[in-house]
Amino acid sequence: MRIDVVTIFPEYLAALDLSLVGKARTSGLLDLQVHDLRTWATDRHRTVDDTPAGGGAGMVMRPDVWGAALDEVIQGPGTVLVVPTPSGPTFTQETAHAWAEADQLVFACGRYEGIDARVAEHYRAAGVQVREVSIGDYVLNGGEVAALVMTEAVVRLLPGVIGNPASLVEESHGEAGLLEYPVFTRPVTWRELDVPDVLMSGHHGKIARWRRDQALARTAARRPDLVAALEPTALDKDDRAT
Ligand code: 6GU
Repeated sequence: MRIDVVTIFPEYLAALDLSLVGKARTSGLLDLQVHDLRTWATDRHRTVDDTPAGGGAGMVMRPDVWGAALDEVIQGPGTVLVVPTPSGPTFTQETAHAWAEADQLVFACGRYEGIDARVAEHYRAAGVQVREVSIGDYVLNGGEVAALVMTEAVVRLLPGVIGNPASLVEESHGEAGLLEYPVFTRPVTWRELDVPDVLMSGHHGKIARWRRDQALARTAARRPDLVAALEPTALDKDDRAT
């Protein structure tokens, strides 16, 4: 997969050199490039913004500078143009799975009051898949941190990036629609707290049942919205209605 991030703060994306995303890049599974938007500015001050049409506070990013950048970076019909914005629908694990199938993701990171709305409109009309998405109900200063979040969520799903793909199966927000069960390791007793006996029993059937019950109870307590959204067929005959 190819991922391009266009931003006026390329240094924000330095974390993409690290850890799992960094390894995916050095191993060749991921071609990730970060671009400075000001490269495409044309005046001697390298201006990327202007005052809002109709008046009001703040500045708006210019469509001509963004257009020059995106014309160069977008590779083809298999590209998803992602515009991080608090005004979009929420990015979810389902979104991450869908984008992991794309040939290219381009993140257009806005700052100030956002990017002139004609940019998204133009690329959509040109047949590009444009996705204006939020990462949650709070306001950030720009799209860079959101691009980091979404990049990590997508890249860890690419084939070969996670050594043991079994670790993708049972995790929170996976197919079961439940949060993950609690996990423990040695020592068996720590500050007078014990690892649950069932996990030391060696009885795989009982352990699986206990973990499922814990996932259900935890999801009901912490995220009742997820329990309400479960398909009726998602519950097995031993699941309790708690
Ligand atoms: Cl994607 N961008 C900004 N600027 N703020 C946000 C966001 C995105 N998602 C939540 N808040």
